[in-house]
Amino acid sequence: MSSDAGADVDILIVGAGVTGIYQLYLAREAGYSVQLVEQGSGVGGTWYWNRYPGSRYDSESYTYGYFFSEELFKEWEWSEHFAGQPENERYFNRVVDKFDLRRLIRFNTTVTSAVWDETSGTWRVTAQDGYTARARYLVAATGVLSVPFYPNVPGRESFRGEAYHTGLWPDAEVDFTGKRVAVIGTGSSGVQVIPIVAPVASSVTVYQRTPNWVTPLHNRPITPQEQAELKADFEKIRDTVGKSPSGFLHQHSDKSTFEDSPEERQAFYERVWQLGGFGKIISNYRDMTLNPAANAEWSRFVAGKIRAVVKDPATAEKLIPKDHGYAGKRPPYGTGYFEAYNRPNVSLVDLNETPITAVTETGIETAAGLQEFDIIVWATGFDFGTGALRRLGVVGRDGLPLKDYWADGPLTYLGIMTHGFPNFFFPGGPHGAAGNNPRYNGDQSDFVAELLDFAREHGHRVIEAPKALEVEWTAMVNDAAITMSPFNEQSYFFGANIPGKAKAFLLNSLGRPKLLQMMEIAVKSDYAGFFPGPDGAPGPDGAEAQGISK
Ligand code: NA7
Repeated sequence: MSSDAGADVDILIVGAGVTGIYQLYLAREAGYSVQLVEQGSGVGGTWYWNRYPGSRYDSESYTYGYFFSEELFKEWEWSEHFAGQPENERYFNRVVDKFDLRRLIRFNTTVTSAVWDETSGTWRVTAQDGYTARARYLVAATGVLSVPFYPNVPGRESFRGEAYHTGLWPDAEVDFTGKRVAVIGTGSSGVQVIPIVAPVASSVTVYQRTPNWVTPLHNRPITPQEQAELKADFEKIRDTVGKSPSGFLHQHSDKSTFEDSPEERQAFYERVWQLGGFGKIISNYRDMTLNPAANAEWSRFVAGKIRAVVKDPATAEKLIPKDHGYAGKRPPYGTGYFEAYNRPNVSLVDLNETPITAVTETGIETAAGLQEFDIIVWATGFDFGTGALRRLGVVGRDGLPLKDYWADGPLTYLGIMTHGFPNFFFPGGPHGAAGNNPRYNGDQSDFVAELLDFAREHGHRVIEAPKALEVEWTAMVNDAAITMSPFNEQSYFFGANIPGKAKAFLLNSLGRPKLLQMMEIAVKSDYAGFFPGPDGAPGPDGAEAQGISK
């Protein structure tokens, strides 16, 4: 495959992150002509763009990587249980080279439009640099956390020092030594960057709007013995994460909070506290995220841990969330985060007391006055879920832009397809995942690959999610988001971080078992309703054929 303009392929994939690379591998293995276009100049997606100091997995490294190749799993040795960005980026580079995928990737290609052509049954794709492609199938593996968000603060562009967004971090090293640094935002990225910068900067001022429930990541090197065990346990690990509702290795607990006495509970919490990363949610009492009293109990425990670390009581109180319980927002996992506030050169600005009024040429102005900086780090997050898809310029049947179809929030079938946009798939997109992302996204990529194979085998050239199934899945996701999930409506899970964005749930609130069950139903029904007639008329009602909406 050349990377010249004018590609004509079976499948065009957008995005060389964890999902796109896997979809590319599957497509090439299945014998399709395929090209992947990527906005960056390298592979890795999240692990290409988010190269800020401290950036690392908070899924265990060996559960985040791929399982399609035992050889790859066994030859790649992660150095830490939660590997850092440079290593993660190296891993994805190794994968594309090992499986000879790089020559199928065109870098520095920013897709600006993708228009469905009804007559030829293909997508016409255009990129910023003039590249064009025609593809029967379009797979947008553009990720859910890939469009960085800058708050609209007056004067942001006028700052004369250095300014960086964590999600657009430069390749060249940023030297914080002896610098006056501002960090705006205390989500996962801010929490990772602050303790790394604090020991070298002359000062770090953290601008916090909402505190988060940060708990220890408990990262550590993988010992040679653990390395040998990981290799020996390949099948067991693959099968465990393959079956896990969350896609992790952590064991789910079958106990409820108030079954235990207060003493037993305290001892249980202490054990859970010692678990790595998401173990604190998954292996916690099974009602921790669902029963408000249970959630408050665990949140109180975590608040106690924060108070025990942060020496200044007033600062500690500001760092303890009051507006949401544990897991109401995506909890960050940190290393030395609260400890950083005990350093004399780290200070906390509570934006609820003193909001930012402007960025000036020299610093940040709040209601309390101007503070001057050499470097501003914007750790202010992303246009989650739909941000990238809405910017791709996707136009479906009858000239309908995807951003208009989704004006009130995404409408999806299994977080993979949307009605009126034939031959278009977005594994790893909104409504798709809520756990260890690569495992959910891998399920979705497998589903797409099998669906394409089925269509090829049976001579179908057009695939479209039945409207009824899209309505069904979207309603189920939205209902469960309100009734069954702990998520706070002020979180990015609902798009609340982006001014003017429609409030709609953007994760998969139903979990992985439901996703897999629905996929299986579709497969067993031979994808009833997915193949419109020759005149473009919709196929039989998929919901009815699959007996789902009952
Ligand atoms: P997050 O988790 O969305 O965090 C963004 C942070 O930026 C959060 O503390 C926000 O406060 C803050 N923010 C956003 N807008 C503003 C304004 N206008 N003023 C001040 N502060 C603001 O993004 P991350 O990059 O940290 O993490 C993203 C994902 O990466 C994470 O979920 C993991 O999957 C890895 P808020 O809470 O909105 O008040």
